[in-house]
Amino acid sequence: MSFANNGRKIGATVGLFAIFVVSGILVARGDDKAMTTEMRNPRSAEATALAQTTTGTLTAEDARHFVEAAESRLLPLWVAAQRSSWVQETFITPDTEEMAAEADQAVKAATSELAAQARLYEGLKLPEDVARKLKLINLSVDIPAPRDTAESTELSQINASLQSDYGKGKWCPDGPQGKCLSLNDLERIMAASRDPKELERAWAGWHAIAPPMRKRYARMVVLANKGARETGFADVGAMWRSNYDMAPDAFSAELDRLWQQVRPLYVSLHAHVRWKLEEKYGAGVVSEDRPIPAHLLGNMWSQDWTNIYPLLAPANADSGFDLTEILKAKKIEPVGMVHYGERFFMSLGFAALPQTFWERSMFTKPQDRDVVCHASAWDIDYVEDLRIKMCIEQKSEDFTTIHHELGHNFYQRAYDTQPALFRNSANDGFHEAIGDTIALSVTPEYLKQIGLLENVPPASSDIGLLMKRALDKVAFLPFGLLIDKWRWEVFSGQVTPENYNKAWWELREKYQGIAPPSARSEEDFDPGAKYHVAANVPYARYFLAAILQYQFHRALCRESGYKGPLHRCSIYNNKEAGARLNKMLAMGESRPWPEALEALTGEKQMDATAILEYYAPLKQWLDEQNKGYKVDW
Ligand code: X8Z
Ligand code: ZN
Repeated sequence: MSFANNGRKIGATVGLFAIFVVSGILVARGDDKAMTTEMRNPRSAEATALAQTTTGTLTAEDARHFVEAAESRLLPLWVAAQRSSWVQETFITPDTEEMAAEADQAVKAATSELAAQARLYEGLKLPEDVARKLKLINLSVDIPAPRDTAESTELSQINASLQSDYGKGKWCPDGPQGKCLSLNDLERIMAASRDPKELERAWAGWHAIAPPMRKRYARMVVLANKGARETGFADVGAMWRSNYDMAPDAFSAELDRLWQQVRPLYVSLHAHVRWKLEEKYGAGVVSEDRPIPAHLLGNMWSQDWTNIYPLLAPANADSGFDLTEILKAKKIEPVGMVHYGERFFMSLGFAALPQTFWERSMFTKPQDRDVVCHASAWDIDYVEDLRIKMCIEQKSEDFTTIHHELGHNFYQRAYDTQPALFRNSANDGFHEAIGDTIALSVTPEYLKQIGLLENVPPASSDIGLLMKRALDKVAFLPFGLLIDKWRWEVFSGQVTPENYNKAWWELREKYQGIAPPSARSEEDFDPGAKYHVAANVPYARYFLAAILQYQFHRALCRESGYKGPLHRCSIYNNKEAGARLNKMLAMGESRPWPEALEALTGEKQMDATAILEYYAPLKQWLDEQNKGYKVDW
């Protein structure tokens, strides 16, 4: 899926490696006399390599054979795991859960075996691509399994059960026999209700799905850390931080550097929202001296505040239209919304999605069974079997998410001629940023061009437009950062199960400036009420994407010859921009990410100046508005 690389999730998918071409190559080589025993049988490769290490006879050629054999062994396992996950997530039952766990376990077992073998080639002088593949084998699962079969099986079962529990999660206020509310139902309340009591109940109702996960989560941490240590990492967090072509510590420092660049913008937005909420709800509910209560921001996790835009719409500068209303008025159904997304990519020069995409994707929530509604994009066979899985509703937020998911699919397809181990994004932030970059081009001008909007709002509406977008993208920044700050501390042992929830809320307050609606304790397990924690999907990628998408957008607008303010630029229909984008996408993970970034932007560093430039008019406006009010917390 596109959170995933099977076992490697990519945001919402597992599976970025294409199998067909690679197995095609290997089949072709099957007749080749040059095919060694090691290539046919990686297990015997381990024995051979071990023997050779002791005599020092391993060569670079052996290493190349090893990585190719590893790819041919992993690919069928990845595909099988993708298929099982797809069935499990679109039809949650004890059987599909067990089958998904088995397929996952097969991937994890093979990967840890291969990762151990890969270490035998350390110290050899190797061609760059071979050395890179050796490293990537090691990093190809997010949750590494211990070599012990019983432990590895247990780990896969725990993970499948956590994923299922999240997918099945419901709140039944009148007990299990009464009417139950799904996450989608509860999210609708969080979005629309302005009654603090009702909001608090919905918030607490959803968060009650997580305490039963707590014990299994803690056990997962122990098992996965063991797997990480067996392949040479200090813990799972250190392993995750090793996936960025730089030292793990340098990566943490890089995140902090980017956060410092954008923090002033977040703090200005936070201050404004807080005093507006105080005006609305009164100082007994929201106060300038305290962090904002998490249930008042229009979203279950306080990660996207767009839904409270009506409480904040600037007088005289309202954005002037509401895409949700337009979708409803024009009766644009979920599949129609997806077609708008596809047409945008096609306008840049990308080929249409395959027919099977339309036949096999899940666009809406089935009524007859439990599914994982959290949106994801998949490349089941690592070739052309692209799909998305969403519970689309007729609303602006889902219109954006569709573009997000399609970004994964078009990336997957662009790198499908790369060798298997390179069928991934330059780093995981890139995968998450592509569709969002396109969604930044969903401007009023664009909506008018495609017939969804009659009148483009004048420049005087810019503050409203920017505010709406900032409530999504700027509000998200600290959330994007803190999820993995929490997990890094959990995996390193700095935070133990006795402190899971306390540490969680400390980070929520420190980075987001928010507080729980009511007192929480270690009876709760609030992190588990967020999909990516229950499903073990790394999250720093979304923070990176939140910054990178503006850097990409700025570069593509430049490429298209656009000269005006960044927030009014749309690259719709621009083939030059499309070609430039494709150049980077097609590289997959074959080169260190700074080179991919350079191919698109001409820049080698991740850089928050683009997001700051984009929101500069809003920042100035917010700082005016905030005069006399408390800023920061
Ligand atoms: O999980 C997602 C995507 C799938 S990769 C829908 N996102 C994060 C989230 O929902 O928490 C996109 C934004 C952040
Ligand atoms: Zn994603």
